[in-house]
Amino acid sequence: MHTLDNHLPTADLQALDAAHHLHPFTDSAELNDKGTRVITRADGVYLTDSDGKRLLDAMAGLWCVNIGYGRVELADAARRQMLQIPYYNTFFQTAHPPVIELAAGLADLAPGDLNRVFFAGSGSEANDTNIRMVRHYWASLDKPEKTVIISRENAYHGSTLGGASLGGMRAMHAQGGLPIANIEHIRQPYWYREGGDMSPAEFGLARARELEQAIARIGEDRVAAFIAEPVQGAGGVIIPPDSYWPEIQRICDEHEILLIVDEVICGFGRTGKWFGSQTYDIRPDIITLAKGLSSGYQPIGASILSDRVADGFIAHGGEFAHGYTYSGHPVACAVALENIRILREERIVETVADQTAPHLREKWLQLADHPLIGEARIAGMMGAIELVADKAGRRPFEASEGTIGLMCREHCFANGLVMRHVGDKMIISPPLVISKAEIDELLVLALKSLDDTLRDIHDKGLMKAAA
Ligand code: PXG
Repeated sequence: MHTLDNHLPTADLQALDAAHHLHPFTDSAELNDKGTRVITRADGVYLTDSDGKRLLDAMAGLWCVNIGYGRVELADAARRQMLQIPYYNTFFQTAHPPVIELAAGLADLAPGDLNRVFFAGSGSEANDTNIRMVRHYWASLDKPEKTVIISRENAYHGSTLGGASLGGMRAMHAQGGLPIANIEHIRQPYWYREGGDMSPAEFGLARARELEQAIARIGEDRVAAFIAEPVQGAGGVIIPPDSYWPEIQRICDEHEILLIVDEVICGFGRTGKWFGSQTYDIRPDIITLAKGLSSGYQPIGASILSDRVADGFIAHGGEFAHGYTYSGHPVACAVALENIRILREERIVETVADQTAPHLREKWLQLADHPLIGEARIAGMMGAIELVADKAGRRPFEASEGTIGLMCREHCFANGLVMRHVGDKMIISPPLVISKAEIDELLVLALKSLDDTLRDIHDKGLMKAAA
């Protein structure tokens, strides 16, 4: 294999990677045996690896490259900002134009009265900020005992100690003694796997009411906030039944707790509106942003507070003893501003809503006819399919969870498609700029990969349902 670019040959890169680089969420021993895949270029919705193989990136990187790869305007914005002022902090009563313009721009864009922005370097950091912020908020209002944050099993809110504690990933809690104190988890609105004999509507209500039960059990005087993603992303694109969010909103309205909506994935058009809160008619007190905020071109995250929370916080909070070196980094802010300008001027979210998401939806839901697929679901530009051994009985495979999903992912790569697996679910979250023709190509590659997986499952004698 030849290489296309000014980099070392693949085998050399893999050897150096194995010797020196520890990857996130990776079994290093296993990866080092196999060798990492090296991505060297990207344009639009396509990636190129170090061997020159082209891949359609149906994950937008990691749910983040909403405007697609290769936008020169974002590179120019970064260059301009670096030459003007590459770094200055926002501590000690200082600021710079990009951070001020971005804060004002986000206040304009965000729904309702979400008007005050605290910047971070990532979604995890922003959620850590949220933990400290809501606890400090209640303490400032003379309710220091309101510290408990309720979250959900199988939620993803980041990988810092705070973010992973808010998250409901058991494997993450098992490493490092998490969650931290005063984080509680209720069950998730995952009808396909956990709904049993209930209708989706009944199930959505039942799972939402677990929030009310948790508030009663813990004591309203001890609960600071509830945090949730509009649609769980990393958990496997879990789209709640329609009954879920209205009931959660009612419960939050009737109790003295704050509602934190984690828009890290759903924000910036992913669900077909600018924010998942708009798609599901949620009125958050705080939202978390990252990823699509800069389309992944620069690391940046943010928490946006409603006027009610911000006013109390500012009037009574005194100094908030919290902040990051890179809070409001000028280059990241300049790139985010340019990203938002492009999303707006090119009407990318509107095109998703009116044209490409309906096209993807129609095609994606047809995957449910495939013999391997128990359910296909989609919200805007994020979709999942459930790989099962028994369609009618909604039963998973006997093989340990993730075995079949991983096989499918490998077939996808071989066929030139990046589709992620979460256990035995396959998920997509393509760049929002994906065209109808590229969506058609995505579906052709996905179907071929499913057929290859089915053949492989039969060949290996794995077509057995769990008891
Ligand atoms: N909240 C949500 C809803 C996320 O999806 C974070 C917070 C944390 O953001 P940072 O920028 O700190 O990573 C995320 C991140 C996956 C995967 O496997 C998903 C995320 C991160 C890493 C892997 O799908 N989401």
